[in-house]
Amino acid sequence: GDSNKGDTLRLPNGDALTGDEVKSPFLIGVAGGTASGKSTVCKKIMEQLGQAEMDHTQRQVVAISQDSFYRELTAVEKAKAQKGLFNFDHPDAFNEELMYDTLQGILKGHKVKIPGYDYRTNSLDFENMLVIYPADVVLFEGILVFYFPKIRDLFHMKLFVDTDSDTRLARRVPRDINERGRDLDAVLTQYMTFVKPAFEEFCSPTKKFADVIIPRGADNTVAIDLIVQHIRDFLNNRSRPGSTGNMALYMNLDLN
Ligand code: UZR
Ligand code: MG
Repeated sequence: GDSNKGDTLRLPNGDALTGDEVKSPFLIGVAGGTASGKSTVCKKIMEQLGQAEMDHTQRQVVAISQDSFYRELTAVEKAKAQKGLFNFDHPDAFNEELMYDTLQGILKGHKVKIPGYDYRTNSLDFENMLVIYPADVVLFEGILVFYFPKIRDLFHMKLFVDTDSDTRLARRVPRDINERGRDLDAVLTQYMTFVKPAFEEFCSPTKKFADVIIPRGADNTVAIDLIVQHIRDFLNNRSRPGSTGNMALYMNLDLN
């Protein structure tokens, strides 16, 4: 509707948006320890929303991984990483600015490009950039997506996948060996040296910022159904007659 022209559009963090017909997505952060099932939770949410009865709008749901925002390592750091001596679970391993700028771009309805990530070489893949088109729902998952306050404030909804540490370790070991090309000793050493302490210091404390904590992770179909229903309600409301289709504006009008 034209009636909303001239109103100030705002992102979840309060920043003003400019432009009349900005299509801003519903941005969901999904945090949790390593191998907690973050990707699977995202996949299930995407699948269930894909079947959603939704209006004309080019409905799209995309998931992005925080792995695309690891910093590029120096030669020395790469050599360390190959020996399992680099701490990928520390906030300093990430490129906070790029993460922030990319999410801002997404919230402003821009098409953005992000690098892929190769766990075998611990490097970003700028040859095969992933193109993220403007979507209705964007999921951003990673161990430390709630760690950086500036980034944390960008989410409309924050989920924490809370899976027992022993379950996570039991999943992590075969995954690292089979999918990420490591050997057992290196996996366990890295886990005890970096992964576990960093989880306790940096990831676990961010649980308190979550809107919804999902015990047992992806097995928790009730929690996932509830979350999906909430997202659907939000999207249906947004596409109702008279709405500009702008999530940020919608939030100002109806939720404050
Ligand atoms: P998830 N990771 C690597 O093992 N190698 C890399 O090059 C980059 C990241 C690991 C990282 C973290 N740590 O525990 C995990 N280590 O990826 C996070 N060691 O990924 O959330 O899918 O478990
Ligand atoms: Mg993952």
